[in-house]
Amino acid sequence: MQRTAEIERNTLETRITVAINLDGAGDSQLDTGLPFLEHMLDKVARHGMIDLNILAKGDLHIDGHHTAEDIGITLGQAMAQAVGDKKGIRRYGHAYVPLDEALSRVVIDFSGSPGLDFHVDFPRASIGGFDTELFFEFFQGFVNHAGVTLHIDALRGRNAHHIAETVFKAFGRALRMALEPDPRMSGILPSTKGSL
Ligand SMILES: [Mn+2]
Repeated sequence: MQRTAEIERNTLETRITVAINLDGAGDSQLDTGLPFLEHMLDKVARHGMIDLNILAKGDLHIDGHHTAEDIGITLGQAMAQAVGDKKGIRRYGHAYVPLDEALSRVVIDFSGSPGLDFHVDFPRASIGGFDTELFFEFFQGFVNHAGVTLHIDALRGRNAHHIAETVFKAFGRALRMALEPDPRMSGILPSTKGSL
């Protein structure tokens, strides 16, 4: 079964469409009005080997808050739909990714119960015009709607661009590990609870 989904979400603040293929080639088409966030989502697609198409029209004349958060929400909804009943996946994923002086760790669990533990201090308030405080809003929106437990730790780093890249690359790689079919778990739910 193709693990794909397409979600359209429209509010008075944003109009967002996300199309996703969990078994893709790591290609992305991104048009959000937030170039730095696009640069990060491109890393998620490639390092997650997920095809990602995102079209977002948001109230950027106010700021990037609603658009960044709602992209996270819509991507989370698409992820939850594409992953389906989670039978046969590895469920847990983790990755450490360095970039020069920066190093981050991301750990994810397709637990079904949303939870974000975010420990990333950015040395600057914005990168390329993108407010660094919005990374938390993006991940919170994603976590709440994908139904995952996500731990993100920037272990070290001086350059804000480097820190952000290590976080999103590690997120992509942790996703890939967790979503990977487990040959020994084919058709089996990776949980003793009976549902995830
Ligand atoms: Mn870069």
